[in-house]
Amino acid sequence: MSFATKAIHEGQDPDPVTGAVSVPIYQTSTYVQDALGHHKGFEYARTQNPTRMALERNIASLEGGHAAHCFASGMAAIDTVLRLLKAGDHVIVSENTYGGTYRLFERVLTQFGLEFSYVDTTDAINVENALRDNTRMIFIETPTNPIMAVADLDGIGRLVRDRDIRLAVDNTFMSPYFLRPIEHGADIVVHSTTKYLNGHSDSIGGVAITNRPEDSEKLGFLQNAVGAILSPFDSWLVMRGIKTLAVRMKQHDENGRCVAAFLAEHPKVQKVYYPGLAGHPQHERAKKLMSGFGGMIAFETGSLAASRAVLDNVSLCALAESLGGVETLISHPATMTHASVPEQQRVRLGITDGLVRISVGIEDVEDIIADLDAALQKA
Ligand code: P1T
Repeated sequence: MSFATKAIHEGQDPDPVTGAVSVPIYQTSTYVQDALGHHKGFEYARTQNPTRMALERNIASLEGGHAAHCFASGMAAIDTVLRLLKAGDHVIVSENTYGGTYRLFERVLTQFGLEFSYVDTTDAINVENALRDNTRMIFIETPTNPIMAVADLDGIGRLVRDRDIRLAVDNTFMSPYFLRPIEHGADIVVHSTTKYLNGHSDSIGGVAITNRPEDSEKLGFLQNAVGAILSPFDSWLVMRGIKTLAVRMKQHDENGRCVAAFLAEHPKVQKVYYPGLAGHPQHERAKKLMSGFGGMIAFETGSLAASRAVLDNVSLCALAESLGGVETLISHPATMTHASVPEQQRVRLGITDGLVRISVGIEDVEDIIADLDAALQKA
């Protein structure tokens, strides 16, 4: 089966009782047992829920992994993946990640004895140079949020192949429609399902896809033991969203390319970060790794006053955190999504006060461009 067919059918068997084509929302906390020690494979809903399990089968198939486990948020998924490690282990991380990921690593997980190094993962040599005897995971975000740097996935995949190191990739920005990191050597893939997988800005969730059977088993254990599970209703929403993932991603990509081209020519815009532009430093790699570039764009206006003017004067684009929904969202990374990254580091990465990020939605692209153009005139 190819992608769009799997997105609609994988894990979506008709309900055995009624034949319902939409997997029911099993809104229950527990299951009656026939007799002591005799049950239908379902004991308690933190451990097993048929709605969540249908979604997990679906996503595992889309990413080409062994298993998937869904969590209450993207952060809960990432936190649970890091629990595969133990105190004293070292993790190499993309230097530009979502601010919440940086905050979890630096302000929470260091308290439990994990060590983190942040490097530019666009070149595998930087990862190789950061390796230590106790390195047990490489955690990559690609393209990075919000600078859109594309990691050297194949090079880093080769680096970990014969070592006792897991390669984990946050694939939130591309979705499995455009990029499947397991095909490039990743052992674990994570998503904030809040974004493209759900796609409608009406649910918070996360997922971790594992490719090593021993990791799948351990993550299933942790999902139950730690307990940050995705609810049945949210599981159903994400499942419904995924049915249109292929058509939505095609449109996000088409609109993204148009908006990036418009911004690149605009006199009020100093720089555009979009891997689909020929001038992007990893454009050639992006073309090889990904089957599209998606709808995430960042651009530099030059100052806080200019970015404020844009953000305050858009009317169709909604000023909001988050991304990946059908509606265009616009945000200010320095004060919103990346406020927890120290200023010096932010500026070094390019997350300046003048930087604006857009999650291009699937509205008619002329309307998005007209809105941005009108706001940029005020900058
Ligand atoms: O918000 P949550 O579902 O917990 O997901 C966290 C997360 C993880 N990984 C990436 C790449 C992300 O972008 C996010 C969340 N990001 C935003 C809310 C944002 O506006 O960038």
